[in-house]
Parts: sequence; structure tokens; C-alpha cells
Amino acid sequence: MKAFKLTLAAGVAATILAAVPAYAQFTERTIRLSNGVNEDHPNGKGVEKLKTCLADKSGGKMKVQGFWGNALGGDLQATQALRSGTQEMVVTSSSPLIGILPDLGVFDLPFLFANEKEADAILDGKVGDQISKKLEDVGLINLAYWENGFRNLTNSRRPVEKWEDFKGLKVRVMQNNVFLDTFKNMGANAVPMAFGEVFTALETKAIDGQENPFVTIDTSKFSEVQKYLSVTRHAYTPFLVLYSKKLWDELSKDEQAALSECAVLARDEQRKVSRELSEASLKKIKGDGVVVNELNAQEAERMREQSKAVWEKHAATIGPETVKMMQDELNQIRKK
Ligand code: KDG
Repeated sequence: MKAFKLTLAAGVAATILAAVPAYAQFTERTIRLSNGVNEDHPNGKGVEKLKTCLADKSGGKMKVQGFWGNALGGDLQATQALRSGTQEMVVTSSSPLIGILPDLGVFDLPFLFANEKEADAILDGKVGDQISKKLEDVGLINLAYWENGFRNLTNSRRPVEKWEDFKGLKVRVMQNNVFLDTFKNMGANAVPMAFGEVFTALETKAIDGQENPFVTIDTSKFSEVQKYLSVTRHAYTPFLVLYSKKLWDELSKDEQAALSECAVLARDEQRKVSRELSEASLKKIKGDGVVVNELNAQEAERMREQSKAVWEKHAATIGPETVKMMQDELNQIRKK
């Protein structure tokens, strides 16, 4: 009798399951994802991984349409579209968003990270989680931190071998007061500008230089309009992989879980490609005829010393508790 009951229950369960279509918790949808770099940037591989992962988890129902080169507007404009619920996703630098969330400025503090290991540990740990929680309060779901990378200076006038060499250089910076002060503090004429305007401004000599990671300098073809690259590693910028909270709240739990898992899987791929491509991009920049110089250890230390004033000035606006949490976490990481 018991066996009969078990068989009957199994039969009923199988019938119910058969009646529920596969991937029932997923709705056919196309997610618009915008970004300011070109598709041959490592973000292209990250988005590709996101696409295939979501297709696998949703039976092809969750699609991603990538828009590159600021096609849907710059970082801040696209992020505001997410907050209003008119666009699903953006991969954006954290720096242009400090007007939305001042705490993001902690990532812009000059010479914050010494290497990618520290950056990953901070972004994927307590500090990153805390910032993501605060982003939710301003209408943004941060699914993961991808890598923009360590930033270096290019310009058309001269090599920068010590911080005093910045004097008089007209350098484009992201629209962010910490970056503005970092370069003003070294004597540069810092010019805040959206990323999409940089190439033309360099080409027309409206500005002398800009600063970005090697892969961005390479894939944005800045070598065509810049003569010098000075390896300063003066800041490490993360990318935020943001989803509109308004639109997120309309998703099923299964769809939300798929996006969260796939964004992290894609993060590992994007960081891997970013680090592999970094050296190749530097080699290509040199091959394009750009004169590359590395700061010697003594001059790099002097530049770090000179930049400490920027930390003191901006701790209050970023949020002392966020800056302290960052410093405490970094001290813990460096003890290991
Ligand atoms: O959308 C890509 C931009 O966020 C990124 O390239 C920004 O590093 C950046 C810059 O210099 O504006």
C-alpha cells in the first residue's frame, strides 16, 4: 500500500511539473546596457559573458543589448536614466557619480591602492558591500565591481618625471572634485570633461592631456593624439555594474538571482581580460610611437606625499566613516 501511495505521489508531482512550462519564472526581455568605452575594451568580454550566462539561466529569455561609446549618453546621464526607470543597465566609472553618492569619492583618493589584489579585496569585501547598500538608497542596484584600472597620464607636451612637471599642463579629469584637486594640487590646469569629449579635445589641442588605464588609452585610440605616456598609477577606478532599482523591483526572484550571479561571473572574466590586455595595450601604445616613462621610486613617493593634502581636504565630503572604514580594511589586508 505504501509503495502505491509513493508511486501515486510521484505521478502527481510529475504531472504538476510537466504542466509548468520550463523557465516559467523568466519573462522574455531585452536589457539595454550602455557604456562609454568601445566594444574592444575588456568590458566587451564582460558583457559577452553576462549575455551567455543569462541566456543559459533563462532559457534564452533574458537578452542583453550593449550600447558602446556613450551611444546612450555619458556615465552620469545614463545613470540618471536608470534612476528614472527608462534604462535597465550601465557599466560606469564610479567617479562621475559622486554628486549622487559622495561616499563613492573614497575610490578616487589618490594612490589609494598599491595593486589589483588590494582593489579586489576592498571592492569585493566590506567596503564594497557598504557602498552598494548606499547605492540602493539612491535607486541603483550595483551587481558587481568590474575593473577600469590604474590610471596613468598622457599628454602632448612633455614627459612627467616628478610631480612638479605637471605645472601648467592642461589635463582633462573626470567630473569629480577629488580628481580636480588631485591635479590642481600638483600644479596642473585641471579641466573636468565627460569622457566622450576627450578625443576631440586632445586632437584640437583644447587640452594637453588626460589620464586613464592603458587599455582605455589603447582602445580609445588616444595614441593618435598624444605623444607622452607617464606611468603614474595615481588612482585605481572601479566600474559599477548598475541596474535600475525601479526596474529591478519588477523582476522575479529568479531573474534577480540570475543577474546577480551572472554579473559576478562576468566580473571575474572582465578583470582577467583587463589584466591580460593591460600589458598588451602598453606594448601597442609604445609601438604607436608614444614616448613612455616610468616614475622612479623616489619621485613616485614624492608624488604620493604631495597628494596627501587631497585626502585631508575631501575626507569630510566623502564621509569620515567611509574613509575610516577604507583605511581600517586596507590596514587589515596589508597585515596579511
Ligand atoms: O563608461 C566608461 C567610462 O566610465 C570610463 O571610461 C570613464 O575612466 C573614465 C573616464 O576617464 O571618464
